[in-house]
Amino acid sequence: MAQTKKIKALDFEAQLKSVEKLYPTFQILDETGKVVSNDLLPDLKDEELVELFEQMLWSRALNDRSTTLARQGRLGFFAPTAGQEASQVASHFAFDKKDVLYPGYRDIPQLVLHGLPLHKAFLWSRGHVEGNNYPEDLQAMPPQIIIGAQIIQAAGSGVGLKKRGKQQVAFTYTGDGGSSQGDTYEGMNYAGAFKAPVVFYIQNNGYAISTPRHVQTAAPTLAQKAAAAGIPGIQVDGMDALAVYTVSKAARDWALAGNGPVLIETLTSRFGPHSLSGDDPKRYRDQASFDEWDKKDPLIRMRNFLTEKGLWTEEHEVELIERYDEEIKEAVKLADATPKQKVSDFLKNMFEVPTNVIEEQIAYFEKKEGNK
Ligand SMILES: Cc1ncc(C[n+]2csc(CCOP(=O)(O)OP(=O)(O)O)c2C)c(N)n1
Repeated sequence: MAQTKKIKALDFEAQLKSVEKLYPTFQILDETGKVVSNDLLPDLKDEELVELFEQMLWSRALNDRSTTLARQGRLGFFAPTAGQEASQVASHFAFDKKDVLYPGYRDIPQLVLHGLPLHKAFLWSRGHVEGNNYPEDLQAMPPQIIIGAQIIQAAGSGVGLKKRGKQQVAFTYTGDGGSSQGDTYEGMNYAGAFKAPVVFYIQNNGYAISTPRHVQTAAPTLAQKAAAAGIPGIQVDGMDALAVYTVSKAARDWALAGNGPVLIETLTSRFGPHSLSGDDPKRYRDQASFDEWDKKDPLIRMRNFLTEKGLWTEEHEVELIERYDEEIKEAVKLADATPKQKVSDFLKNMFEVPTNVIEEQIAYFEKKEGNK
């Protein structure tokens, strides 16, 4: 008897294959917007379903306008978001304004929906310190460029929230590339050990710049990375807003109830380049990959779902896009009207109490700027 058990334990191939089965892809809407799991439909009112789709449309409008602005040299760093609206906007929809957001550089839509004035997002993109000067009540950190660092911060924040008995959750996003960073595992492990209220997202859009997902890791799912930290992990169709919302809501409830963190892998796609700073996705993706993902556009399936329910019209959509374009234009104007960044102001922002060297540099630049 003991002999048989030993042999089974050494069946490495069977062990590898069995893990993937533990993380099936959770889905509610298929590519055409038809409901495939009626019993899992979220408990959202009609107005809320419409609001969710409106936010997704706004996110696409912001992406499109930001792409143009970046091409005109009127933004600084910009990481496109088209294709990721269900993953980003529908996940954010499950959280409360008092929950604390730790975004990555691509998570600007969630940050603005959480309360960052849009012109500040543009200023952040331009590297202006005012882009990091947040409203007092905004529960969020500026977007993280160092991949994985936000996972550590969210974990620490979650432990703090728990210690102080707050009814708040920390939530954070990284990508498939970010899932290979040591920080990601360390953060999940720490939060898991302390049963901290944190929801971790890995937005698996298939590529870390040009590195495809299958080269990134041998693991068949990224959700299974949760197992090593002793926390639940789930893989969700990241092009399906209702599925992402449902999973996110359940994860938030679970974390808030004191059970500890959850890891959510969203299977998604970015339709554009990694960033507008010179990368050409055609050099590492073939046309078939674009065509395959275009069909899964999260806007198409949500629009179809709402239209079928009699909750959506084309006229309303045209009106909305016009309004969003206007609002975005106004935000650009506000960003443009902000006084130009001074190096001295940037240096003043480095430390609460500046070091001697920084003080010397501030004095040097103030003199130089005064002479201009
Ligand atoms: C610690 C660290 N290493 C490397 C980089 C350079 N870098 C910027 S983006 C990127 C790829 C990230 O891919 P992924 O995590 O999949 O996120 P995505 O951009 O696809 O949303 C890399 C390697 C960085 N910013 N930080």
